[in-house]
Amino acid sequence: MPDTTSERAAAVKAALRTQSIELPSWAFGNSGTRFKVFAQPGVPRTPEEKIEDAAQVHRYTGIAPSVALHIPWDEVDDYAALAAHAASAGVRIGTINANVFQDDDYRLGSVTNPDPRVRRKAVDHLLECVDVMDATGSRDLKLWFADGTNYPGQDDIAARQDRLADALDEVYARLAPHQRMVLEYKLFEPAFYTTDVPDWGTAYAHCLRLGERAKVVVDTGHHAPGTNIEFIVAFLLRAGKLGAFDFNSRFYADDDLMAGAADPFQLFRIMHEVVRGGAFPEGPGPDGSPGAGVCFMLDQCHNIEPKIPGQIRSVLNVQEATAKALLVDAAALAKAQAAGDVLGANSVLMDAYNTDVRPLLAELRAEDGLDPDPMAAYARSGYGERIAAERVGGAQAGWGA
Ligand code: LRH
Ligand code: MN
Ligand code: MN
Repeated sequence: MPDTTSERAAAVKAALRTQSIELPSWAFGNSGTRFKVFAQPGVPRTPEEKIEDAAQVHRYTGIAPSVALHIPWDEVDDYAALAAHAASAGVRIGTINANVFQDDDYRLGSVTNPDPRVRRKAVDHLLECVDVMDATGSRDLKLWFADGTNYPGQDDIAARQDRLADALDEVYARLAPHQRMVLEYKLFEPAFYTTDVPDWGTAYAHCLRLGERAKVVVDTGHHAPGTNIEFIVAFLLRAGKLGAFDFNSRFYADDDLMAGAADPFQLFRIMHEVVRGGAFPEGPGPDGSPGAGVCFMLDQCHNIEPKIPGQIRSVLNVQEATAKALLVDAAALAKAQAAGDVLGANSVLMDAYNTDVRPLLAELRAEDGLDPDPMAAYARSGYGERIAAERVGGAQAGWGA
């Protein structure tokens, strides 16, 4: 990193111009908890309208050019046409998220279900999701399994791992050479006794066995309280096995609140490891190998706040954490670490975290022809009022009902 303040600011801006954050289509639909889904005026009625709303977030932030789909929540007859619709709105379709948790058939699990008929149905859905990827040009298939058990003795824990491995093998073999499988873990919920992919170690072991194009997804809300997520990020990056993030905030469990809202310092610590690990800005590995290719996604629900501004705020929070991480003086940090200067090393990190990067980001946007204040610009645009008037009977996100 260059020495003078202005050179440093220019380098940080150059890196930030390469940033892209993927938005979840389901963040734009109605959502809630199992107690209540609060309907909001103007929510999208179709996958096309979800994509149009996501395009608004990109329009005002400039760094959210792709939208992840969840199948079948975003089911359409013609996925190539949906991709064309996204392109005409100024965005593209990103990760395809499979959904094998919403049918009655999945009461005892999907790919780990004791009944081979249900397992077949689940794997067939995953294979169909790869067909969708072929049509949309997506790179990543994201797998999260709600599978697990509620009571000791309910099923054979190890046999469920065998069934999971068989399913993953079959789907991995179906991927085209440019496609990847990313496997997401979650500590608990909806299963409360055992979960079949409960932690990064389990996901990592399956991905390691599968091969190069299987990687782990870190959803920041999917850990026990107090878990050091940046350690997991550092470990997976070092092993070349970090595939994607699902960013969100949590106070208690899988709260799916706005990224950077509950603990902006944690988000900074994670982004510091991302920068340190060479995953942002993305460059080739030291041996010329392709870069880490990490997908930086949001996985959130806006149950009580308006959805498009909620996504804009979240994108800006990730951008702020990234700017601070880029400001860490890596040379000074390495020097302090090598000298065993505990307090010195800590203050290098804290200096970056405590920098107010908002003026720099406003400047960056102005230089790139964006409004320096995306939240205000969106509010002024009248889009929110327009969709509230035009759209009647919005669709549920599919989540939290
Ligand atoms: C599971 C999860 C997973 C799903 C999404 C809706 O809790 O994080 O990523 O696909 O929520
Ligand atoms: Mn997730
Ligand atoms: Mn989750």
